[in-house]
Amino acid sequence: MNILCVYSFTSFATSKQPLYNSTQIPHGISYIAACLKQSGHTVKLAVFTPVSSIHEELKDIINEFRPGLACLTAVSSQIPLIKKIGEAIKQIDPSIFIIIGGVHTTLNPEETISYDFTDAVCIGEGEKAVVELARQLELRHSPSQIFNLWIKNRNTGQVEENTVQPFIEDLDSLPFIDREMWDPFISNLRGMQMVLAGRGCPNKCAFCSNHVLAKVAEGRYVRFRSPNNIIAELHNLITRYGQIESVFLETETLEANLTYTYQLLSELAELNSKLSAPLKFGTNLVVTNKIKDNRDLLRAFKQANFKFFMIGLESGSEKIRSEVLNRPRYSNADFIEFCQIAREYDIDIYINVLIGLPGETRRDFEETIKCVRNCQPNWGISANIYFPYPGTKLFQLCQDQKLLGPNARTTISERTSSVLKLTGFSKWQIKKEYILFYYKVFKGYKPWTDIMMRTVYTAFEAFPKVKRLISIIFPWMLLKKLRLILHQNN
Ligand code: B12
Ligand code: SF4
Repeated sequence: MNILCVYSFTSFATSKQPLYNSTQIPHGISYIAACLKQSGHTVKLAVFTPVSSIHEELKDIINEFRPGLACLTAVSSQIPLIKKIGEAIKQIDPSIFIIIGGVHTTLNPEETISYDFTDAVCIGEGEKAVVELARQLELRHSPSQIFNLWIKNRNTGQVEENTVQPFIEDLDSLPFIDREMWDPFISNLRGMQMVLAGRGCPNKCAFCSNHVLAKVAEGRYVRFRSPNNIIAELHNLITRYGQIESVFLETETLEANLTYTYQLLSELAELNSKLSAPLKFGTNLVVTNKIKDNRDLLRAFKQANFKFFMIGLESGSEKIRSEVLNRPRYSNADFIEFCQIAREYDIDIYINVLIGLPGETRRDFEETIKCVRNCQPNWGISANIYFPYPGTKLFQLCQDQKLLGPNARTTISERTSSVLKLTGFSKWQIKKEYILFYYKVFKGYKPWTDIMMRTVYTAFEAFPKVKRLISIIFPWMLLKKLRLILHQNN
């Protein structure tokens, strides 16, 4: 059967090639596509941005490709665009069966099944479910009794709510993600690559969806692929793209299982010893007691040629971290020390922070600036204005404390405008801090041209409507260029 997979971008480099490199490939829909292909189906990918002519483009694709099934995916911010896409597909050809999956659907199945165009929604991991769905559709059955799926009866409107199977235990049993379908949409194919090393996180931060996703199914939530399986995918990447420089090993926190981490690092070091141009690696870490001054671990990372870590500080206020965010325990001193030690091992740091958290005041945020300034993260920084995701503990707290403003479900300014009414930190103060964060962290450390460019770019990001207007007036290439320069500077 012909199956159309659809992805949407709210923030993008150019409308023709919205991904600036392969690290933006979404794994979820790529695993879905790979499993469908493995089962003998023909899969096509369509990618849309807010400037796409959705109806016209879909009409051409549907007339030419004639899909029987459309697979849509969404995190919360993608829902408004995905709704337009789903509606357009049904208008063009009502016989196409539409299924939506992804984090937003998993956390809000009642909402997503209620969209007129939706025929089924997937809760949790969808690899097995989608293959079974395609099998039943190909046999012209009315789909029924498929684990993880809620299926709508078009005639009665009734929804069949099937149970959710345990999390996939052996990630090695899955095929590698389908990269081929993404190539036409990536600006810089030889840039950094991303490989998913594992799924799930053992921590329970109140702002993150992981504590909710962990409860969706039975079984082990935190899982890693075997080092051999990851290395086989790396070989596959080298065969496909030739010389690749760096690879980001995506998983929420690689140090969740230290025995595994050491084994993986030693095998990556061995792989690199056989390559004429060793691969540089990066990953996400959480600073905890297990790793804060663990020089053995850092040495092992260095031997495997790790060059960058992405770390969440989230807030420099220890009170906000423990009382609001439920972060793993680390003091600011631990955090700063870890960054310093990593630098001794020649590993660059990238720090993520949040602004405008419930209970946060300007003074709390000053502690965030101070802590990040003390770290001087040489790979870069990212500040996001806190956006409450429905289903999370912190969303519930915002709701209970009546902090949610009228635009709390408006995703156009997700993470670039505050949707909360905070007493100690106004929306405009939050926006100002968001724009000036780079300046405040790097003033006196980085060239003023770099600081100015970054600040101007962040100011665009802070006002998405203005950014969109400017992008229409000026060619997309300008924004793309600025984005690429800033990316290279990181
Ligand atoms: C890696 C990652 C990224 C990467 C890669 C993006 C990606 N989409 O994969 C990058 C850094 C680019 C990224 C960016 C963003 N991310 Co992110 N990211 C993650 C992370 C850590 C892992 C995602 C992943 O690869 N999981 C493994 C794959 C295999 O699982 P999956 O995507 O859920 O897909 C499975 C199921 O959902 C289902 N499924 C998915 N789609 C479909 C479709 C069909 C048809 C079916 C049947 C099933 C199905 O089956 C899949 C396979 O099992 C998650 C945390 C998490 N635990 O999910 C956050 C997370 C998904 N990100 C999040 C956010 C907010 C973002 C950003 C908006 C941040 C920003 N402002 O830039 C952007 C949005 C980008 C986008 N459009 O997706 C939130 C989403 C919250 C929410 N409620 O929507 C999460 C949950 C983290 C959090 N804060 O809680 N992200
Ligand atoms: S450590 Fe990171 S991925 Fe894990 S729960 Fe906290 S924010 Fe989410």
